[in-house]
Amino acid sequence: MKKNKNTSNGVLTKTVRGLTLQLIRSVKQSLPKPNHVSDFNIKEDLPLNYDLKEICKDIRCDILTSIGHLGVGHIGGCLSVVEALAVLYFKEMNIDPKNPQMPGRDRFICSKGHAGPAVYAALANRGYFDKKELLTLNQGGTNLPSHCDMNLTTGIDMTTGSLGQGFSCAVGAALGSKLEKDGATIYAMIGDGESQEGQIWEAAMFAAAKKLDNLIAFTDYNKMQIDGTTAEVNDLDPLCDKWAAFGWNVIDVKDGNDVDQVAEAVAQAKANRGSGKPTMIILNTLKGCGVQWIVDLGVSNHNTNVTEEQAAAAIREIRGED
Ligand SMILES: Cc1ncc(C[n+]2csc(CCOP(=O)(O)OP(=O)(O)O)c2C)c(N)n1
Repeated sequence: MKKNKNTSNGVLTKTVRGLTLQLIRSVKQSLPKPNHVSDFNIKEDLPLNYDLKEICKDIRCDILTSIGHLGVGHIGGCLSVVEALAVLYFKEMNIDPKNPQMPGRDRFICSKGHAGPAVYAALANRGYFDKKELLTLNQGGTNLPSHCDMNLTTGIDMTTGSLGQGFSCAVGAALGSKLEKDGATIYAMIGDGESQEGQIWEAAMFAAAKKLDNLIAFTDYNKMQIDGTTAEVNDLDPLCDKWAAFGWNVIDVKDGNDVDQVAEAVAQAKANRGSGKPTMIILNTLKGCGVQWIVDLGVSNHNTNVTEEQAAAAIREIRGED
């Protein structure tokens, strides 16, 4: 009897919760959305621009646009990975936005899946989908959830968000590509806080054991995580030595927000193919890079409110218009 009662209570609670969520969603959708950020920032799709510094500005502005329109997001850790995304999507990766499932394409797996809005901004700028979609970030019915989802977003090759797991998938993809002999390079981005997950090191060990020199990973070493600095929470140093000890080539990029330094590192990593070792590129980055008030928030910039007005001011700052 007791069991039945609990079960029917459970069903009732679930139904009420479902109806409430539905109600909130429909009220939210019926509210008019302020659109002044969208009005001035969404540019018409342009021909591919190989000026990586300009690309970085465009990606940063579009991150601000989407998160500012939504009102909240993982802004700090999105802004720190922009240069790596620009180099990959606009210089190095063998991809075709018109044929997103192209066999043998290079893959980028954003293991720190909460940086989805940064990847979406890169994909939209590269022509995978209309930039206007960025304004639907994390809203009901969107193709752009806050964390990467390969079943929803054109150009996203792996679902990520549970920290540690995406990197294992990247290692699996690199092994698969070797077995298929399709010539692809597999890229992955992991967070420094994420690097405290044991799963990262299991995957690292496996990748070296299987000689996956078609795998190039980045650590976004912004020295911050959700609730403090990495030094306070669980210090990673000496990080380069750790990766080297796990059998990886390691490239230490002094300024991971200098697009030229990042481009040089990726070129060097590609040249490591044939070495029988995967490559880790440590990017010393700044969480919130490009927008001073976001940098100044320090560890509070992990997942923070951004109003449309703040986004608009930040975009002017990025474009050097203030
Ligand atoms: C397995 C797991 N545990 C906890 C979280 C919650 N979480 C989301 S982001 C984050 C901090 C990640 O820090 P870091 O990897 O340094 O990312 P960044 O600072 O570059 O944004 C945490 C703990 C999660 N997504 N997955």
